[in-house]
Parts: sequence; C-alpha cells; structure tokens
Amino acid sequence: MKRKAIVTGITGQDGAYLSKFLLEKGYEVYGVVRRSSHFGVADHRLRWLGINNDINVIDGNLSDLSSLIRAVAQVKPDEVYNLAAQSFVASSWQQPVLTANITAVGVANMLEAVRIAAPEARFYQASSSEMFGKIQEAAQSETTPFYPRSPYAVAKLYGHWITVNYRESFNMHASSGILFNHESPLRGIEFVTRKVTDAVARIKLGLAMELKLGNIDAKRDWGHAKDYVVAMWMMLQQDQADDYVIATGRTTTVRDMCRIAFTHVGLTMDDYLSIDPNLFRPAEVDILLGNPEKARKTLGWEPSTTLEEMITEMVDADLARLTAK
Ligand code: G4F
Repeated sequence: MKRKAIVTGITGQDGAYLSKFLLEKGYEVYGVVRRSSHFGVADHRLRWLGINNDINVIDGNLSDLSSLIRAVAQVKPDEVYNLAAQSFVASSWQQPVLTANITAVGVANMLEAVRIAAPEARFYQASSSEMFGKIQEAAQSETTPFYPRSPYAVAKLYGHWITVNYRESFNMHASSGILFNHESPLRGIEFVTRKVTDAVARIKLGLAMELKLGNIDAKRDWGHAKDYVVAMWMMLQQDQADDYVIATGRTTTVRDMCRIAFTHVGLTMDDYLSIDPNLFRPAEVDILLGNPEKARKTLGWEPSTTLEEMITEMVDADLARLTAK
C-alpha cells in the first residue's frame, strides 16, 4: 500500500518541493487547496516541477474546520504537512487578523481535523525562525526563548505551541520544524532574495535600471528550500515527535546577499541599488542565526547548498525565465 500524505500550502515554494520529494518516495500526495477562480495560475510551481498532474487536489481552507475534517476523513493520511500560512511578514501589519486566522487558528483547525479523523497520522507544523525575533541568544536553538516582532511571528508562535500542546495533551505524533529562511527559484517575488535575483536579471537584460530595498543591514541565515523539505520528512520518520531548528549556521546581511547576485552577472551593486525608507518594517528582526545541531545529530540532516550556489541558481533561473518571455 502506498503511503498517503496531505500537504496544505501545496502551491507554495515548500509545498511544491515537498510534494516532488514525496512523490519520488512513492507517496500518494493530496493537496488541500483553497477554492479560487484561477487555480490554473496558482499551480505554476507544481507545473515548473512537472508534478501538477500527479497531485490529488482537495478543496479546503484552513479557516474552515469542516472542510479539513472532510479532507482528512476522505484521505486517511499517514502524514500531514501543514505548510499553509499568510507567510509574508511585511503584509502581516496590514492584515493582522487574517494572519491570525490562517497562520495561528488555522493550525488548531488542522490539528483538530487530524485528531478527529485520523489521530494516528503524523503531523508536521511549519514553524518559523521569525518567532525568535529580537534574539535572546547569539545562535538560536530549540531552547532559545522566543520574542516575536510582527503579527506574523506572533501567529506562528501560537501555531508552534498548539502543536507542542497537542503532542503533550493527546499523545499525537506532532512535530514542529523551526525553519530559518529558505529560498529557491520558486520563491515568491515579494521575499527579498527573489526580489533581488529577479531585479538583477532584469537589469542585466536591460529591462530595469535600479533595485530599491529597505533595511539591507538585516542579517538572515539562508538555506535552500529543497534541502529544508527533506528535514520536514525526516522529522516524521522518527519514533518520537519533537521540535527541530533547521538552519545553515551562517548569517549574512541582505547587502552581501545582494552583492553575490550582482557580482554573478558582472555588475557592480552600488551602481543600481538604492534605499527606500517605505520598505522598512515597523519592527525589524535584525539578525537570525540558527544552531541546527539537534537536527544534525538526531535526524542526520545537513544543508547541502551554500548561499552563493543558491543565489547564482536563482539569478540564472530568472535570466532564463525572462529570456524565454
Ligand atoms: O525575505 P524577507 O521578506 O523574509 P523574512 O521577513 O525574514 O521572512 C521569511 O523567513 C521567515 C523565516 O525566518 C519565514 F517565516 C517567513 O514566512 C518568510 O519566509 O525579508 C528578509 C529581510 C528582512 O529583514 C527585511 O526587512 O530582508 C529585509 N528587506 C530589505 N529590503 C527586505 C527588503 N525584504 C523584502 N521582502 N523586500 C525588501 O525590499
């Protein structure tokens, strides 16, 4: 019998890479997708990976408990990966209530659906390094206290603790992956790495003249999404559910990440980059640096892609995309 997995957020970057990985492992993959009049546009990442016809799509919404119960009851999954969220930090100040409804309460809904309709299923919650916010330790691990700095991070914190609570209250196999920033050519254009690589490709091709960014002194621990989805799966293969930090252990400024992209195409960053004060956030997470020791020791997980390799892959993909257009 094939193992079955439900993935929420399947049309996002992580959902697409995770689905490809699970399909290669022989799983039947079911994607909970919220109804939209243009799913043909929303599944572009699945098409890019060539797996759009291999996914079973189920209508459902994280804010609608009955739709989730129906989905879980219908599939009877072995594993559930809860990746869906309002995941853009900057938007969470504009839409704090929607962010809370989906990114926080949505997790409780999904956990309830699993508890009611398939309590033996293993559950993965996509937690975030944004929960560390105003950092309380130089390198953040599973035991570092949290200090969220955005409505998004506050919502993620609820999702994290409700997952821990369901594990402890109902003995569910529920794990939380505290993932640091992870990127790829499938990253949404609103996030800084992809905004940079797309702009660098446009400038190189003569389609744009400048790149405007906000706080380029912010530091992030960036890894490759393809590596990080493997860690999600590894967590659910353990006998005991637990929480894990997934990171590279290296932190870099937005400025230096940006320089890597410009240098790759033979351009000088300072000729094109300007600072737009409107892009600064009401409260910033100045620096994130993960300590992935526990994942290394317990899961045997290691990142396999350097920041330089990832950014150059993203620039090349954007050059190819724009050239094809
Ligand atoms: O790429 P970002 O928007 O990612 P951020 O806010 O760190 O959040 C991402 O990673 C989290 C994991 O830690 C996820 F939970 C979350 O869902 C998301 O995937 O911004 C990175 C940094 C920030 O400090 C931001 O202020 O880049 C800075 N930045 C500077 N100029 C910019 C820009 N960010 C964006 N998006 N756009 C800019 O123009």
